[in-house]
Amino acid sequence: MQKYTFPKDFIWGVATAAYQIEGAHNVDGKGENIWDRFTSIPGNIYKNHNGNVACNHYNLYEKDIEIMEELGIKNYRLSISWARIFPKGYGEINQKGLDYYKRLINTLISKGIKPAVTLYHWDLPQHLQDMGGWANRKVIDYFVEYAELMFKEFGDVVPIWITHNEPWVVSILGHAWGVHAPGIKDYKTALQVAHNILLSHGKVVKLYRSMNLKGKIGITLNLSSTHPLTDDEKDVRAAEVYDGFLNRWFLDAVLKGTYPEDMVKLYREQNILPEYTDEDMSIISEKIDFLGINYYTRSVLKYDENAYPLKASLVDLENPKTDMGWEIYPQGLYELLTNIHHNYGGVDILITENGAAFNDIVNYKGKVVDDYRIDYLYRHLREAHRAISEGVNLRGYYLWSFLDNFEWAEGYAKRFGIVFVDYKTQQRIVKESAYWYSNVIKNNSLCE
Ligand code: GBH
Repeated sequence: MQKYTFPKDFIWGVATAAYQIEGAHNVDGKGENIWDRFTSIPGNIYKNHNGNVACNHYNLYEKDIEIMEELGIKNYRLSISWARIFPKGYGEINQKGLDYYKRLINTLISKGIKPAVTLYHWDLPQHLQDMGGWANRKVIDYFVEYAELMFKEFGDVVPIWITHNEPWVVSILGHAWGVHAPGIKDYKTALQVAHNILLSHGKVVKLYRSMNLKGKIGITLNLSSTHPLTDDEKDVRAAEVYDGFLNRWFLDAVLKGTYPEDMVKLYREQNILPEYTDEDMSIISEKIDFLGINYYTRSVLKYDENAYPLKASLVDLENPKTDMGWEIYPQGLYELLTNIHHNYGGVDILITENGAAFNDIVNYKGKVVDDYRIDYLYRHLREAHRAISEGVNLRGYYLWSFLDNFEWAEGYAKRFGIVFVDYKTQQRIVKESAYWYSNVIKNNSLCE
């Protein structure tokens, strides 16, 4: 039996995000955020689901942490709800919100579970959106104010900080395609939002350094390896442009302090290039300790004369997919990791999300036998292991997700958890994949 052992000290974890699991959307002084608002508008979300109750983790966190403990999970990526701390986004602090995260983080630590905390996983206080949201540079200062309080409160006990989760999703899905909050459809705004978010990231990294804290800080990007449909020159260029749009725009800014020239040219021609200065770029590229990567699938592109603004469109191949309709392509993880390693100076990497939604069912024995999820995870971890064995500085892996949860525009229809949630009773059922992952953690290795 072949055994694939990971480096000693490899971080094995699970991930969630506040809006997707907490519920308790209007208790203990929490302010409204853009997802509370967006989900309240009929037609935005599958079956008009919302995060009002979600997994009720706000009240059930102790029980959920017990499950982690039973499974031997030692690392947990969570996010903080900005509007619980600052109901208006800045100014007056909501003590009860702060107390909740104190209880949560202290409980984790008392059980030997290391928290990795994301400051922004998409839930902007609505009051800030009313001021223009991320398109308004003023919001950057409020994000720094919020981050400073979090570092003061939790900086000594939280070893890993993530400024932003997936700025591409926030900007493009939220501000160009309008399928996420705040539901805007304007590319120029979207690209300005992306820039302002990156700037806020750099400023918060700078702040973290100035506070002399002992932990590590980075940013999480959603990345995908891009492939042309054919080797026709036009398709090849389409894949390159999509790579620029999705990956290089963010990677180059954060790790090189420049935006990729081909994309600057294209965005300028389209009149959607954001406003930015050289000083902005030097702030954005403030040195990070690790790059967080969320990987789910690859992207296959073809040239498309009518596709605005890239003249490239995604192709849906008839290959095996998850319940999200995303192609299962484990090799893409290896491609990404090795490309980043070579193009960005061997940066330390954490996989901050990887996982799959499947249509799980509880069987007559009360079990969830999700062997298809085990297969997905196994194959992706094999590719991660392959990258490490070729020298990639991959330091850890957080599985998305610990619990089934509110899957944004898809509502509760898509289940990503290794723990099943019955939304009627709030009962948790540990899936077979969780027991499998528990063994991977225990052995620090994959077995064939
Ligand atoms: C992450 O987003 C989020 O961080 C997390 O909150 C979420 O629950 C989880 O993943 C699962 O969705 O639409 O054809 O272009 C993932 C975001 C995944 C965005 C893949 C774009 C490409 C497929 N993305 N995706 S397509």
